[in-house]
Amino acid sequence: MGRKKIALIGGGQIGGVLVQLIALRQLGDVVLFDIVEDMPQGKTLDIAEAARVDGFDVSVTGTNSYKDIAGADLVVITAGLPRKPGMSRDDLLTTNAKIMKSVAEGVRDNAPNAIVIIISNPLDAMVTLFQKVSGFPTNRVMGQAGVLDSSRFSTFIAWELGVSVKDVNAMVLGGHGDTMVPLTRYANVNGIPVLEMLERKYKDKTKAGEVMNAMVERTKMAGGEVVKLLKTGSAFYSPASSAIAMVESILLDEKRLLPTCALLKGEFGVNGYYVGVPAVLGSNGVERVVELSLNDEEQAALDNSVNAVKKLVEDMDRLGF
Ligand code: TXD
Repeated sequence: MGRKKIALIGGGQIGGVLVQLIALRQLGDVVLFDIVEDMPQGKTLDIAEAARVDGFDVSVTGTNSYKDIAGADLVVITAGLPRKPGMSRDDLLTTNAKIMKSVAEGVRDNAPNAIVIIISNPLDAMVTLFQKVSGFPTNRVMGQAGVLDSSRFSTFIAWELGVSVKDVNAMVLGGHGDTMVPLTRYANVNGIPVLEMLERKYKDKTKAGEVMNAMVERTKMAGGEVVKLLKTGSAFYSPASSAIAMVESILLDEKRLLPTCALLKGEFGVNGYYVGVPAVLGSNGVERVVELSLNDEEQAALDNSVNAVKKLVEDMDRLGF
């Protein structure tokens, strides 16, 4: 039988936390790849030497050779530059597209049967490029953004309402950029609409709407808020945890319904673009996209977000990727 093999491409901030989370949960053997010499070997040696105290048995190794990812069941890609204060995710397009092209070739040639989760920004464009270069079936290529954006939205709701975040369900659709679409109407606390709870709290519909809007805006800007505080890079603990939710759903065939950057084939009126939508994740990767009814305002916001993704993909085509 053997354990699952998980290859991580990119051994920076998110890559390092991913290794540790996978090891602690014993999800499989980990190979950490980076182009920086010795660094992935050093990080994984450090984590491996905690196995006795943490009590895990999986192997974690570092490499600078794509040959070592051979046979990987799952690949998670974080290779690429993060934002600096003042930058938008889209400013990373040219640099990270170059990196993603080489990564896609490396994965295609060495782990042709893997399911792939991409985290690198600008997310929706990088997932599109990976799929194009690798030629992998689209159910095996997806991106992580929505789990994180939704977790951020849920956190703000929990803080505002004074309830456990464990009881909050809120989802963010669309591209992973400033046009993302937090679904306010569907957000709930164990089934109770968040909007209703806000109206009861403030006894004023207008005020409740304003508070909801403020949470939506903070969610859209949440990545930038962390970048501004860190100054040297972007969020990495929460993006790693978010990817782990997807990794677990796939490796354990949980069939969780998670907001995923997946290829749309007509769903939500969109054809041929990767954007964040609810999807069932299991051992076949993206097993299906789940549609839900959107009102005119929500559909317009989603269309606007899809247009932003389209523009990035066109820019990438024009740059020759
Ligand atoms: O939710 C999300 N999707 C995201 C995405 C949330 C936060 C940050 N997100 C993006 O993830 C961010 O904008 C970056 O594009 C990636 C990785 O973020 P991280 O914080 O881990 O960046 P680091 O620490 O700079 O690590 C990137 C690593 C670094 O070690 C480089 O040496 C390596 O990528 N790198 C490469 N690895 C393999 N192959 C190539 N060509 C390569 N080039 C650089």
